Amino acid sequence: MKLMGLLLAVSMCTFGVSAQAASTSDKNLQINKVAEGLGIPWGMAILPDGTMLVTQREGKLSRVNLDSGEKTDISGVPAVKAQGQGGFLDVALSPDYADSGWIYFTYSKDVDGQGATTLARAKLNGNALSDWNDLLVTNSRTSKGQHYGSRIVFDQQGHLFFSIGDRGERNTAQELTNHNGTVLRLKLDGSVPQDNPFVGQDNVLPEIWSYGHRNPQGLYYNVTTQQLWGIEHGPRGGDEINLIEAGKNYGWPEATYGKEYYAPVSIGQGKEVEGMENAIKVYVPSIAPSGLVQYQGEAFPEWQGDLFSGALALQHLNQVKLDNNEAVDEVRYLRDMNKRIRNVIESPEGWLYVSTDNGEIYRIQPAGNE
Ligand SMILES: [Ca+2]
Repeated sequence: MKLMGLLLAVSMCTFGVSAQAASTSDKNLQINKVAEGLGIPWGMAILPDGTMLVTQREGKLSRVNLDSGEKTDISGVPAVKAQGQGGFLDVALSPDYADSGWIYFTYSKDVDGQGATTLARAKLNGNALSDWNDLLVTNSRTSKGQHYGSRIVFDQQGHLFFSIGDRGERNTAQELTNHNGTVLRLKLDGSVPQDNPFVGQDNVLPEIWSYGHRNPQGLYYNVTTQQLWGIEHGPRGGDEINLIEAGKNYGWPEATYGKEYYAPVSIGQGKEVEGMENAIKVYVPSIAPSGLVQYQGEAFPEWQGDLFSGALALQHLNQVKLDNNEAVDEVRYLRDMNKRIRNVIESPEGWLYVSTDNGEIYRIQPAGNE
């Protein structure tokens, strides 16, 4: 009873703070559930035929008919180490999918009993994967179950970016001899581009593009502005949106607004540290962000250029308005659903699809679209 009272007090306090921090307006949205029963739907990618590939963290891949909600299991999925936050993670179509047929995946691979964030690609024939090929098994393996990352995005110039968390070993995020806490830049075949920022330096992995990340579970590459955006889980009160540039250090665990979970104790050298990049936005309290898009579509013209991410802990769809790369406003949608939002993508029609940890996928269109 005492514990219940304490939990209630804590949750009400959290609600009060976040309610001040942002407004909510779902009234202009038409929100429809299109599918359910998808476990933890981590990654989503829409195929040219209009169906959606959905990874389920526990190790399944499904094709979802977005009109009927019908689900079809895809065979040929590798064994994944579904432990803690790990499992079958992101899915993304190659920019040259129509010609090459490559589909990219991230997952936690069992390496000697430990989990390693891994990038792979495969082809889809009917409802079966073929040509599965691990492009990079990162050396981030540990028996810890947290902070795998990992999103995949493309720059449309022959490169992909792929994020990896610190795997619960925070000091590794400042080391350049491992993949922990980094964003990597690779060619589409997994090889290292020779114009990567650390190529040719001793004791630095040449695939590293940026480092000092804690757990980046959202990435978005804007092909028009050629900007790479990331959103990552900080510790308590330290979630960040970053504009990710070549060779830069994003601070973790030396520079962070976050506090230790066991007590409100500061971490590292301070909130902002010389030589380390400041975040574009910090969330206090943490929302636990996952998935990221910068809206480009015509369905919601007023949203163009805005960042959208899912919020797991604070259970909403998060919108950040930018002006000249500064965060100037924030809106929180879908709060009444009371569900952990796992991912958000934009469809070719300019609609948003969000997935929840309840195994559901929702479509968001302008109100009155029916
Ligand atoms: Ca940072």
